[in-house]
Amino acid sequence: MDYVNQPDGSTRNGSGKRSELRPAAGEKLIRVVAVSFGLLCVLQAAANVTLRLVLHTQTSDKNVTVDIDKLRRLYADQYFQQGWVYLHPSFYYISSIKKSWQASRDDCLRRGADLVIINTKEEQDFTRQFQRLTWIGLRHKMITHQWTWVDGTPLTKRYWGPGEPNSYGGKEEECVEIRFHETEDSWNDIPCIDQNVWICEKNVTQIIE
Ligand code: MMA
Ligand code: CA
Repeated sequence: MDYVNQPDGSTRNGSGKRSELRPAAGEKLIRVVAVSFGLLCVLQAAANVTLRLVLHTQTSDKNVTVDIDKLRRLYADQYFQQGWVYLHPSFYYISSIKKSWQASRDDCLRRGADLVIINTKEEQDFTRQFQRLTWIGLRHKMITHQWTWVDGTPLTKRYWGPGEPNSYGGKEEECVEIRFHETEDSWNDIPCIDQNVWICEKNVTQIIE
């Protein structure tokens, strides 16, 4: 049926059915337009949300990166100013005064560090370059009869000097110093009450790497 060319009089002359059909066609069109518009709105909203999420994620990632860089610089600056030396991945502090092994360790702990633990050849070379009798974070544990690092790990790679450890003259030499600077094997056991300079180590792997 073609309603388009119906004369105006269709309502006037025609049956009630016809006059109902005309608005029905209009309604259909309005409904289609309305639904399409609705769909467009939903799509637009979804697009907005997605875009916002993407932008937000990118921005916050960027912020985190920037903050870590800044933190690294601040952290390093602060340590250098206080006389620490950086040798990847740790900062080291070399004392200018002498103390017993325990007092030296206490000083390191107060600085948020501990006496140096030697895990690599680089660290071993680093510790003997100062040409001083220097405490390291190694001592003999009475209970286990083991040479133990301050973090509780047992000694594996050793750099004992010739004839050391020797508990010289039958004395209790329960702490370790750097003594033989000219050779790679530079360690000496010595009474813990002796006075030496010391090296603190602060591992900063989490922040610097
Ligand atoms: C010192 C003392 C000892 C060390 C010997 C090495 C004289 O004693 O440091 O612990 O073993 O020197 O000659
Ligand atoms: Ca000794």
